[in-house]
Amino acid sequence: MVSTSFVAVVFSALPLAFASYPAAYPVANGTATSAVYPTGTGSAGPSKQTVSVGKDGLVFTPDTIHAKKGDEIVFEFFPKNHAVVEADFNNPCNPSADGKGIFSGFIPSAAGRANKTFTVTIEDDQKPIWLYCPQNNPKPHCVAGMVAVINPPQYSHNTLNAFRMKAALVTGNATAPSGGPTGGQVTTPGAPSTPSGSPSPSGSSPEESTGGAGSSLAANGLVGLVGLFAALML
Ligand SMILES: *[C@@H]1O[C@H](CO)[C@@H](O)[C@H](O)[C@H]1NC(C)=O
Ligand SMILES: *[C@@H]1O[C@H](CO)[C@@H](O)[C@H](O)[C@H]1NC(C)=O
Ligand SMILES: *[C@@H]1O[C@H](CO)[C@@H](O)[C@H](O)[C@H]1NC(C)=O
Ligand SMILES: [Cu+2]
Repeated sequence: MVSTSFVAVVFSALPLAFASYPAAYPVANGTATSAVYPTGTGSAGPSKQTVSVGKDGLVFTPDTIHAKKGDEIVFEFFPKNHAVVEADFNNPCNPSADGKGIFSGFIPSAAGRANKTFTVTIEDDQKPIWLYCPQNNPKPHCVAGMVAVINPPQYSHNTLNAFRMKAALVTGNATAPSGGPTGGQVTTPGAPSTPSGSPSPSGSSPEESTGGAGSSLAANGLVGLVGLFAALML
C-alpha cells in the first residue's frame, strides 16, 4: 500500500524534476543533487558534435552548441586559416583572462576540410564557453562576427547576439594566445589508426549527433521518474 504522504512527496517533487533544464534534462541517479546538476551520464552516453569553422564564411556552423558533461565537440577547419579561442563574455576577441581558456592553434587549409581537427571535451556543462576566431587577415574575423558559444546561459542577457555585438565594437585586431593548443586535442583524423590488412572503415563517417536532447527527453524523463521513485522507496 502507498501512503498518502509518499504520494505527496513524489508529486511535489515532480515540477522540480521536469521544469528546470529543457536543454540538458537531468537524469536522476538516486541522489538529490542529480536533479539540480545534470550529470550527462544518461543511457545515451556522451555524444560527439561537429562544428565547421569557416565553411560558410566568417562563421562557426553551428554557432550555438549545447553539450553535456563528457560530450565531445569536434572543430573542423576550412580555408584559409582559422583558429578557436575562448574569451570572457565581456571581452570578446581576446583570450580569457584566467589564461586557462581553449585554444586550437591556427589550422590552415588550402581547400576543403583541413587535415587536422580540434576536439574539446566538456568538463562543466553549467559553464558557458564563449569562442572567437583570432585571424586578422585580411580583416579581424572576430570583429566580423566569427564567434560562437557552447552552453549559453539561460534566462540571461549574455546571449550570443550580445557577444557578437560587443565583438563588432572591438577596434583593431583580435588577439591570439601565445603558445600551443590548450583545452583540447589536435588530431589528424585521416591518419591510419588500424593495422594494415584489417578491414578499412573507409566510407563510414565518425559517429555524430546534433545533440538530440529534445528527442530523448521522454525516455530520460521516464528513467528520471523511475530513479526518483527508487530513491524515495529506499
Ligand atoms: C549522482 O550524481 C551526483 C551529482 O552529480 C554525484 O555527485 C554522485 O556521485 C552520483 N552518484 C552516483 C551513484 O552516480
Ligand atoms: C595538411 O594541410 C596543410 C595546410 O593545407 C599542409 O601544409 C600539409 O602539407 C598537410 N599535411 C598533410 C600530411 O597532408
Ligand atoms: C592586424 O593584423 C593584420 C593581419 O595579421 C596585420 O597585417 C596588421 O599589421 C595588424 N594591425 C595591428 C595594428 O597590429
Ligand atoms: Cu577565422
